[in-house]
Amino acid sequence: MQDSNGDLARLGRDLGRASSDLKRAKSALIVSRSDADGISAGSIADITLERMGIPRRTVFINTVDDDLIRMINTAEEDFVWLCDLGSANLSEFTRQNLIITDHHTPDPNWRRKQTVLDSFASIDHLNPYAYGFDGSSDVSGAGMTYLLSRKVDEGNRDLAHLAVVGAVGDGQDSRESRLVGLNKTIMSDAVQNGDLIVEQDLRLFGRETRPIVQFFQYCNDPPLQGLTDDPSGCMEMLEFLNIPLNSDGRMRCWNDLDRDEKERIIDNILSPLEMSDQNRIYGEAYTLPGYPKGTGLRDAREFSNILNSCGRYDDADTGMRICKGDPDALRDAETHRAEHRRNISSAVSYIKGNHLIRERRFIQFFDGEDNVKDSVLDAVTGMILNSPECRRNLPLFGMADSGDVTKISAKANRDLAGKGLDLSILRQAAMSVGGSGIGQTVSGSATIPKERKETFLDTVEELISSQIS
Ligand SMILES: [Mn+2]
Repeated sequence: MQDSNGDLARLGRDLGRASSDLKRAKSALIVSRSDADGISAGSIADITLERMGIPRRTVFINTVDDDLIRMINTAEEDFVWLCDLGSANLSEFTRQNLIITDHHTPDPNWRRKQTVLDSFASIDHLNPYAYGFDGSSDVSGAGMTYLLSRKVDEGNRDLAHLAVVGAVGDGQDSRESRLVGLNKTIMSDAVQNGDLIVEQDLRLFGRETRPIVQFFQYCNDPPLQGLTDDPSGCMEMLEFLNIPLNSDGRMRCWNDLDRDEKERIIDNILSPLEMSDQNRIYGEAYTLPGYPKGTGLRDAREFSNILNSCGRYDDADTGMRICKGDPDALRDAETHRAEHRRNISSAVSYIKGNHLIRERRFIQFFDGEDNVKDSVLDAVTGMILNSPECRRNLPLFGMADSGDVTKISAKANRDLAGKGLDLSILRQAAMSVGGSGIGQTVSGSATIPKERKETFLDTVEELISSQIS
Protein backbone atom coordinates (compact mmCIF):
# COMPACT_ATOMS: atom_id res chain seq x y z
CA MET A 1 0.00 0.00 0.00
CA GLN A 2 1.09 3.56 -0.68
CA ASP A 3 1.15 6.47 1.75
CA SER A 4 0.07 8.72 -1.10
CA ASN A 5 -2.82 8.39 -3.44
CA GLY A 6 -1.09 8.67 -6.79
CA ASP A 7 -2.35 6.92 -9.89
CA LEU A 8 -0.28 3.74 -9.75
CA ALA A 9 -2.20 2.02 -12.53
CA ARG A 10 -1.49 4.75 -15.06
CA LEU A 11 2.14 5.02 -13.94
CA GLY A 12 2.47 1.26 -14.44
CA ARG A 13 1.04 1.50 -17.96
CA ASP A 14 3.35 4.36 -18.92
CA LEU A 15 6.36 2.53 -17.47
CA GLY A 16 5.36 -0.45 -19.59
CA ARG A 17 5.26 1.64 -22.74
CA ALA A 18 8.61 3.28 -21.97
CA SER A 19 10.08 -0.15 -21.31
CA SER A 20 8.99 -1.49 -24.70
CA ASP A 21 10.28 1.68 -26.37
CA LEU A 22 13.65 1.24 -24.64
CA LYS A 23 13.87 -2.36 -25.82
CA ARG A 24 13.95 -1.08 -29.42
CA ALA A 25 17.09 0.98 -28.74
CA LYS A 26 20.25 0.13 -30.68
CA SER A 27 22.37 2.72 -28.89
CA ALA A 28 21.69 5.29 -26.19
CA LEU A 29 22.93 8.48 -24.61
CA ILE A 30 22.24 8.72 -20.88
CA VAL A 31 22.37 12.19 -19.31
CA SER A 32 22.07 12.66 -15.57
CA ARG A 33 22.85 15.20 -12.90
CA SER A 34 26.11 15.09 -10.95
CA ASP A 35 24.69 15.03 -7.43
CA ALA A 36 24.04 11.91 -5.35
CA ASP A 37 20.53 11.36 -6.73
CA GLY A 38 21.70 12.00 -10.30
CA ILE A 39 24.77 9.78 -10.06
CA SER A 40 22.65 6.96 -8.58
CA ALA A 41 20.05 7.48 -11.33
CA GLY A 42 22.65 7.53 -14.13
CA SER A 43 24.28 4.40 -12.71
CA ILE A 44 20.95 2.55 -12.58
CA ALA A 45 20.24 3.52 -16.21
CA ASP A 46 23.76 2.59 -17.28
CA ILE A 47 23.62 -0.84 -15.62
CA THR A 48 20.14 -1.44 -17.05
CA LEU A 49 21.29 -0.82 -20.62
CA GLU A 50 24.51 -2.73 -20.03
CA ARG A 51 22.46 -5.76 -19.02
CA MET A 52 20.31 -5.32 -22.15
CA GLY A 53 23.48 -5.28 -24.26
CA ILE A 54 22.81 -1.76 -25.58
CA PRO A 55 25.92 0.33 -26.34
CA ARG A 56 25.70 3.60 -24.44
CA ARG A 57 27.43 6.79 -23.38
CA THR A 58 26.68 8.14 -19.92
CA VAL A 59 27.39 11.77 -19.07
CA PHE A 60 26.85 13.76 -15.88
CA ILE A 61 26.15 17.48 -15.94
CA ASN A 62 25.81 20.34 -13.43
CA THR A 63 23.49 22.69 -15.27
CA VAL A 64 20.84 22.32 -17.92
CA ASP A 65 21.69 25.03 -20.46
CA ASP A 66 21.16 25.65 -24.18
CA ASP A 67 24.30 23.68 -25.07
CA LEU A 68 22.98 20.63 -23.27
CA ILE A 69 19.56 20.87 -24.91
CA ARG A 70 21.30 21.10 -28.29
CA MET A 71 23.48 18.10 -27.46
CA ILE A 72 20.39 16.08 -26.51
CA ASN A 73 18.47 17.12 -29.62
CA THR A 74 21.34 16.27 -31.96
CA ALA A 75 22.86 13.21 -30.26
CA GLU A 76 23.71 10.54 -32.80
CA GLU A 77 22.58 7.70 -30.51
CA ASP A 78 19.11 6.53 -31.44
CA PHE A 79 17.72 6.89 -27.88
CA VAL A 80 18.34 9.46 -25.19
CA TRP A 81 17.49 8.68 -21.56
CA LEU A 82 17.43 11.71 -19.25
CA CYS A 83 17.65 10.93 -15.54
CA ASP A 84 16.89 13.38 -12.71
CA LEU A 85 16.48 16.15 -15.32
CA GLY A 86 14.51 17.04 -18.43
CA SER A 87 11.01 17.61 -17.02
CA ALA A 88 11.59 21.34 -16.69
CA ASN A 89 12.61 21.60 -20.37
CA LEU A 90 9.97 19.45 -22.07
CA SER A 91 8.99 22.08 -24.62
CA GLU A 92 12.60 22.48 -25.81
CA PHE A 93 13.16 18.94 -27.05
CA THR A 94 12.87 18.28 -30.76
CA ARG A 95 14.14 14.73 -31.08
CA GLN A 96 12.59 11.28 -31.38
CA ASN A 97 13.07 8.48 -28.85
CA LEU A 98 13.42 10.44 -25.66
CA ILE A 99 12.86 8.88 -22.25
CA ILE A 100 12.74 11.04 -19.14
CA THR A 101 12.79 9.71 -15.58
CA ASP A 102 12.80 12.86 -13.46
CA HIS A 103 11.12 14.23 -10.33
CA HIS A 104 11.47 18.00 -10.79
CA THR A 105 8.45 20.22 -11.49
CA PRO A 106 7.46 19.83 -15.15
CA ASP A 107 7.72 22.61 -17.74
CA PRO A 108 4.52 24.71 -17.54
CA ASN A 109 4.74 25.45 -21.29
CA TRP A 110 4.27 21.81 -22.14
CA ARG A 111 0.75 20.50 -22.61
CA ARG A 112 0.12 16.97 -21.49
CA LYS A 113 0.31 14.55 -24.41
CA GLN A 114 1.89 17.22 -26.56
CA THR A 115 4.12 15.64 -29.15
CA VAL A 116 7.52 17.04 -29.89
CA LEU A 117 7.02 20.28 -31.82
CA ASP A 118 3.58 18.92 -32.68
CA SER A 119 5.13 16.23 -34.84
CA PHE A 120 4.36 12.57 -34.24
CA ALA A 121 7.36 11.91 -32.06
CA SER A 122 6.52 11.22 -28.47
CA ILE A 123 8.36 11.59 -25.22
CA ASP A 124 8.15 8.93 -22.52
CA HIS A 125 7.82 11.41 -19.69
CA LEU A 126 7.87 9.66 -16.32
CA ASN A 127 7.49 12.18 -13.52
CA PRO A 128 5.73 11.73 -10.17
CA TYR A 129 3.78 15.01 -10.50
CA ALA A 130 2.05 13.64 -13.60
CA TYR A 131 0.58 10.80 -11.49
CA GLY A 132 -0.37 12.65 -8.33
CA PHE A 133 2.81 11.88 -6.42
CA ASP A 134 5.08 14.41 -4.75
CA GLY A 135 8.54 14.71 -6.34
CA SER A 136 10.09 16.05 -3.15
CA SER A 137 9.18 13.17 -0.86
CA ASP A 138 7.49 10.28 -2.72
CA VAL A 139 10.24 9.50 -5.22
CA SER A 140 13.55 10.88 -6.49
CA GLY A 141 15.20 10.87 -9.93
CA ALA A 142 17.03 7.66 -9.04
CA GLY A 143 13.70 6.19 -7.87
CA MET A 144 11.90 6.97 -11.15
CA THR A 145 14.86 5.56 -13.06
CA TYR A 146 14.75 2.43 -10.92
CA LEU A 147 11.01 1.95 -11.51
CA LEU A 148 11.64 1.89 -15.26
CA SER A 149 14.65 -0.39 -14.81
CA ARG A 150 12.52 -2.83 -12.81
CA LYS A 151 9.84 -2.70 -15.51
CA VAL A 152 12.44 -3.61 -18.12
CA ASP A 153 13.58 -6.60 -16.09
CA GLU A 154 12.46 -7.83 -12.65
CA GLY A 155 16.07 -8.97 -12.19
CA ASN A 156 17.03 -5.31 -11.77
CA ARG A 157 15.59 -5.33 -8.24
CA ASP A 158 19.20 -5.64 -7.10
CA LEU A 159 19.55 -1.93 -8.01
CA ALA A 160 16.86 -0.77 -5.56
CA HIS A 161 19.37 0.14 -2.84
CA LEU A 162 20.99 2.65 -5.23
CA ALA A 163 17.61 4.34 -5.60
CA VAL A 164 17.41 4.54 -1.80
CA VAL A 165 20.84 6.20 -1.75
CA GLY A 166 19.55 8.71 -4.32
CA ALA A 167 16.39 9.44 -2.35
CA VAL A 168 18.35 9.95 0.86
CA GLY A 169 20.82 12.16 -1.05
CA ASP A 170 17.94 14.41 -2.05
CA GLY A 171 16.67 14.51 1.55
CA GLN A 172 13.39 12.79 0.65
CA ASP A 173 13.34 11.08 4.06
CA SER A 174 13.89 14.27 6.03
CA ARG A 175 10.33 15.57 6.42
CA GLU A 176 9.03 12.48 8.24
CA SER A 177 12.36 10.87 9.21
CA ARG A 178 11.36 7.94 7.02
CA LEU A 179 10.79 7.11 3.37
CA VAL A 180 7.20 7.39 2.14
CA GLY A 181 5.22 6.89 -1.06
CA LEU A 182 6.94 5.21 -3.98
CA ASN A 183 10.21 5.43 -2.04
CA LYS A 184 8.72 3.01 0.47
CA THR A 185 7.99 0.47 -2.27
CA ILE A 186 11.54 0.84 -3.59
CA MET A 187 12.89 0.47 -0.06
CA SER A 188 10.96 -2.82 0.36
CA ASP A 189 12.46 -4.14 -2.88
CA ALA A 190 15.94 -3.45 -1.53
CA VAL A 191 15.11 -5.06 1.83
CA GLN A 192 13.61 -8.16 0.17
CA ASN A 193 16.65 -8.44 -2.02
CA GLY A 194 18.92 -8.46 1.05
CA ASP A 195 20.65 -5.22 0.05
CA LEU A 196 19.16 -2.96 2.74
CA ILE A 197 18.47 -3.06 6.46
CA VAL A 198 16.05 -0.45 7.76
CA GLU A 199 16.16 0.19 11.49
CA GLN A 200 15.03 2.81 13.98
CA ASP A 201 18.15 4.63 15.04
CA LEU A 202 19.74 8.04 15.50
CA ARG A 203 19.77 9.82 12.16
CA LEU A 204 23.04 11.68 12.76
CA PHE A 205 25.67 11.68 10.03
CA GLY A 206 28.53 9.18 10.15
CA ARG A 207 27.09 6.04 11.74
CA GLU A 208 29.74 3.87 10.05
CA THR A 209 32.83 6.06 9.94
CA ARG A 210 32.72 8.78 12.60
CA PRO A 211 34.25 7.99 15.99
CA ILE A 212 31.44 8.36 18.56
CA VAL A 213 32.76 11.59 20.08
CA GLN A 214 32.70 13.32 16.68
CA PHE A 215 29.40 11.65 15.90
CA PHE A 216 27.79 13.79 18.62
CA GLN A 217 30.15 16.74 18.53
CA TYR A 218 29.22 17.54 14.91
CA CYS A 219 25.49 17.08 15.32
CA ASN A 220 23.86 20.48 14.77
CA ASP A 221 20.40 19.73 13.44
CA PRO A 222 19.13 20.08 16.11
CA PRO A 223 22.07 21.16 18.29
CA LEU A 224 22.44 18.95 21.36
CA GLN A 225 22.90 20.73 24.67
CA GLY A 226 26.33 19.91 26.15
CA LEU A 227 27.40 17.78 23.16
CA THR A 228 27.38 19.83 19.95
CA ASP A 229 30.80 21.50 19.49
CA ASP A 230 31.82 20.14 22.87
CA PRO A 231 34.12 17.09 22.63
CA SER A 232 34.77 16.93 26.38
CA GLY A 233 31.02 17.06 27.02
CA CYS A 234 30.64 14.11 24.65
CA MET A 235 33.37 12.16 26.44
CA GLU A 236 31.77 12.86 29.83
CA MET A 237 28.41 11.55 28.65
CA LEU A 238 29.98 8.40 27.19
CA GLU A 239 31.97 7.79 30.37
CA PHE A 240 28.87 8.36 32.51
CA LEU A 241 26.95 5.80 30.44
CA ASN A 242 29.88 3.41 30.63
CA ILE A 243 30.56 3.29 26.89
CA PRO A 244 34.20 2.51 25.98
CA LEU A 245 35.59 4.88 23.31
CA ASN A 246 38.02 2.33 21.90
CA SER A 247 38.16 -1.34 21.26
CA ASP A 248 41.11 -3.31 19.87
CA GLY A 249 43.13 -0.12 19.84
CA ARG A 250 40.80 1.69 17.44
CA MET A 251 38.15 4.31 18.01
CA ARG A 252 34.65 2.94 17.99
CA CYS A 253 32.01 4.33 15.64
CA TRP A 254 28.28 4.43 16.31
CA ASN A 255 27.62 1.17 14.45
CA ASP A 256 30.32 -0.62 16.48
CA LEU A 257 28.12 -0.19 19.57
CA ASP A 258 25.76 -2.99 20.54
CA ARG A 259 22.00 -2.43 20.80
CA ASP A 260 22.13 -2.04 24.58
CA GLU A 261 24.88 0.58 24.47
CA LYS A 262 23.03 2.45 21.73
CA GLU A 263 19.82 2.42 23.71
CA ARG A 264 21.43 3.91 26.84
CA ILE A 265 22.75 6.79 24.75
CA ILE A 266 19.53 7.27 22.77
CA ASP A 267 17.44 7.52 25.98
CA ASN A 268 19.90 9.99 27.42
CA ILE A 269 19.88 12.16 24.31
CA LEU A 270 16.19 12.08 23.48
CA SER A 271 14.71 12.69 26.94
CA PRO A 272 15.50 16.43 27.20
CA LEU A 273 14.40 17.15 23.61
CA GLU A 274 11.05 18.44 22.44
CA MET A 275 8.96 15.97 20.47
CA SER A 276 9.64 17.68 17.13
CA ASP A 277 13.40 17.48 17.68
CA GLN A 278 13.13 13.87 18.84
CA ASN A 279 11.33 13.01 15.63
CA ARG A 280 13.98 14.76 13.58
CA ILE A 281 16.92 13.03 15.18
CA TYR A 282 15.46 9.55 15.62
CA GLY A 283 13.81 7.51 12.89
CA GLU A 284 14.66 5.35 9.93
CA ALA A 285 18.33 4.66 9.26
CA TYR A 286 19.52 2.72 6.24
CA THR A 287 22.34 0.19 6.30
CA LEU A 288 23.69 -1.43 3.12
CA PRO A 289 24.97 -4.81 4.35
CA GLY A 290 26.61 -5.65 1.01
CA TYR A 291 29.43 -3.18 1.72
CA PRO A 292 32.28 -3.69 4.20
CA LYS A 293 31.89 -2.51 7.78
CA GLY A 294 33.61 0.77 8.62
CA THR A 295 33.32 2.20 5.09
CA GLY A 296 31.07 5.08 4.17
CA LEU A 297 29.32 2.88 1.61
CA ARG A 298 27.63 0.82 4.30
CA ASP A 299 25.33 3.68 5.37
CA ALA A 300 22.99 5.21 2.79
CA ARG A 301 23.48 8.78 4.04
CA GLU A 302 27.27 8.48 4.03
CA PHE A 303 27.14 6.78 0.62
CA SER A 304 25.11 9.69 -0.77
CA ASN A 305 27.56 12.12 0.79
CA ILE A 306 30.46 10.41 -1.02
CA LEU A 307 28.57 10.67 -4.34
CA ASN A 308 27.77 14.33 -3.73
CA SER A 309 31.40 15.03 -3.09
CA CYS A 310 32.40 13.23 -6.33
CA GLY A 311 29.97 15.49 -8.16
CA ARG A 312 31.25 18.63 -6.49
CA TYR A 313 34.84 17.75 -7.39
CA ASP A 314 34.02 17.15 -11.06
CA ASP A 315 34.39 13.40 -10.63
CA ALA A 316 30.89 11.99 -11.18
CA ASP A 317 32.33 9.21 -13.36
CA THR A 318 34.17 7.82 -10.35
CA GLY A 319 30.90 8.12 -8.42
CA MET A 320 29.29 5.88 -11.02
CA ARG A 321 32.14 3.38 -10.69
CA ILE A 322 31.41 3.32 -6.95
CA CYS A 323 27.73 2.61 -7.67
CA LYS A 324 28.72 -0.14 -10.09
CA GLY A 325 30.76 -1.85 -7.39
CA ASP A 326 34.28 -1.17 -8.67
CA PRO A 327 36.44 -1.98 -5.60
CA ASP A 328 39.12 0.63 -6.48
CA ALA A 329 36.68 3.48 -7.06
CA LEU A 330 36.40 4.73 -3.48
CA ARG A 331 40.16 5.15 -3.19
CA ASP A 332 40.34 6.80 -6.63
CA ALA A 333 37.64 9.28 -5.56
CA GLU A 334 39.81 10.31 -2.61
CA THR A 335 42.87 10.75 -4.85
CA HIS A 336 40.90 12.81 -7.36
CA ARG A 337 39.44 14.97 -4.63
CA ALA A 338 42.93 15.77 -3.30
CA GLU A 339 44.11 16.58 -6.84
CA HIS A 340 41.11 18.78 -7.44
CA ARG A 341 41.74 20.70 -4.21
CA ARG A 342 45.36 21.25 -5.27
CA ASN A 343 44.18 22.58 -8.64
CA ILE A 344 41.84 24.98 -6.89
CA SER A 345 44.38 26.33 -4.45
CA SER A 346 47.11 26.73 -7.10
CA ALA A 347 44.63 28.58 -9.35
CA VAL A 348 43.64 30.88 -6.49
CA SER A 349 47.28 31.71 -5.70
CA TYR A 350 48.05 32.21 -9.38
CA ILE A 351 45.25 34.77 -9.72
CA LYS A 352 46.14 36.58 -6.50
CA GLY A 353 49.92 36.37 -7.03
CA ASN A 354 49.67 37.90 -10.50
CA HIS A 355 47.13 40.51 -9.43
CA LEU A 356 44.67 39.43 -12.09
CA ILE A 357 41.54 40.81 -10.42
CA ARG A 358 40.40 43.88 -12.37
CA GLU A 359 37.73 46.31 -11.40
CA ARG A 360 35.29 48.17 -13.58
CA ARG A 361 32.50 50.46 -12.51
CA PHE A 362 29.76 47.80 -12.20
CA ILE A 363 31.67 44.51 -12.31
CA GLN A 364 34.99 42.94 -11.39
CA PHE A 365 36.66 40.06 -13.23
CA PHE A 366 39.76 37.95 -13.64
CA ASP A 367 41.05 36.13 -16.72
CA GLY A 368 42.94 32.95 -15.86
CA GLU A 369 43.45 32.25 -19.62
CA ASP A 370 44.76 28.71 -19.90
CA ASN A 371 46.40 28.75 -16.47
CA VAL A 372 43.12 27.95 -14.72
CA LYS A 373 41.37 24.67 -15.51
CA ASP A 374 37.75 25.22 -16.46
CA SER A 375 36.77 22.27 -14.22
CA VAL A 376 37.72 24.30 -11.13
CA LEU A 377 36.66 27.74 -12.40
CA ASP A 378 33.41 27.76 -10.46
CA ALA A 379 35.03 26.87 -7.14
CA VAL A 380 37.89 29.31 -7.78
CA THR A 381 35.52 32.18 -8.59
CA GLY A 382 33.63 31.53 -5.36
CA MET A 383 36.83 31.56 -3.31
CA ILE A 384 38.17 34.71 -4.97
CA LEU A 385 34.86 36.50 -4.39
CA ASN A 386 35.11 35.74 -0.67
CA SER A 387 38.73 36.85 -0.37
CA PRO A 388 39.86 40.29 0.88
CA GLU A 389 41.30 41.07 -2.59
CA CYS A 390 37.74 41.32 -3.91
CA ARG A 391 35.06 43.97 -3.55
CA ARG A 392 31.91 42.75 -1.82
CA ASN A 393 29.64 45.11 -3.69
CA LEU A 394 30.44 44.06 -7.27
CA PRO A 395 29.63 40.81 -9.08
CA LEU A 396 32.72 38.79 -10.03
CA PHE A 397 33.27 37.22 -13.47
CA GLY A 398 35.90 34.48 -13.57
CA MET A 399 37.23 33.44 -16.99
CA ALA A 400 39.26 30.46 -18.15
CA ASP A 401 40.12 29.30 -21.66
CA SER A 402 39.36 25.82 -22.84
CA GLY A 403 40.35 25.18 -26.47
CA ASP A 404 38.67 27.77 -28.71
CA VAL A 405 36.23 28.94 -26.09
CA THR A 406 36.29 30.85 -22.85
CA LYS A 407 34.30 29.58 -19.89
CA ILE A 408 32.82 32.12 -17.54
CA SER A 409 31.62 31.74 -14.00
CA ALA A 410 29.76 34.64 -12.42
CA LYS A 411 29.06 35.07 -8.73
CA ALA A 412 27.84 37.85 -6.49
CA ASN A 413 27.08 38.35 -2.83
CA ARG A 414 23.49 37.71 -1.98
CA ASP A 415 22.88 41.30 -0.73
CA LEU A 416 23.28 42.52 -4.33
CA ALA A 417 20.05 40.75 -5.26
CA GLY A 418 18.26 43.21 -2.99
CA LYS A 419 19.80 46.05 -4.99
CA GLY A 420 18.36 44.69 -8.23
CA LEU A 421 21.18 42.52 -9.55
CA ASP A 422 19.99 39.57 -11.63
CA LEU A 423 22.63 37.47 -13.38
CA SER A 424 20.07 35.81 -15.64
CA ILE A 425 21.29 38.47 -18.12
CA LEU A 426 24.20 36.09 -18.80
CA ARG A 427 22.13 34.25 -21.33
CA GLN A 428 21.42 37.40 -23.35
CA ALA A 429 24.98 38.69 -23.01
CA ALA A 430 26.51 35.37 -24.09
CA MET A 431 24.14 35.02 -27.03
CA SER A 432 25.02 38.52 -28.25
CA VAL A 433 28.62 37.39 -28.80
CA GLY A 434 27.71 34.01 -30.31
CA GLY A 435 27.98 31.99 -27.10
CA SER A 436 25.54 30.52 -24.62
CA GLY A 437 24.88 31.14 -20.96
CA ILE A 438 22.53 30.63 -18.07
CA GLY A 439 22.09 32.47 -14.82
CA GLN A 440 20.05 32.96 -11.67
CA THR A 441 19.97 35.98 -9.38
CA VAL A 442 23.50 35.79 -7.95
CA SER A 443 25.25 33.13 -10.00
CA GLY A 444 25.61 32.03 -13.58
CA SER A 445 27.85 30.58 -16.22
CA ALA A 446 28.57 31.08 -19.89
CA THR A 447 30.68 29.82 -22.76
CA ILE A 448 31.78 32.32 -25.39
CA PRO A 449 34.24 32.45 -28.32
CA LYS A 450 37.70 33.24 -26.97
CA GLU A 451 38.18 36.45 -28.99
CA ARG A 452 34.93 38.04 -27.76
CA LYS A 453 35.83 38.46 -24.07
CA GLU A 454 36.04 42.28 -24.13
CA THR A 455 32.74 42.68 -25.97
CA PHE A 456 31.11 40.22 -23.59
CA LEU A 457 32.28 42.14 -20.51
CA ASP A 458 31.10 45.43 -22.07
CA THR A 459 27.66 43.94 -22.71
CA VAL A 460 27.42 42.46 -19.24
CA GLU A 461 28.41 45.74 -17.65
CA GLU A 462 25.88 47.67 -19.64
CA LEU A 463 23.07 45.28 -18.70
CA ILE A 464 24.03 45.30 -15.03
CA SER A 465 24.37 49.09 -14.87
CA SER A 466 20.71 49.39 -15.81
CA GLN A 467 19.70 46.93 -13.05
CA ILE A 468 21.63 48.57 -10.24
CA SER A 469 21.14 52.27 -10.88
MN1 LIG B 1 17.13 14.65 -7.78
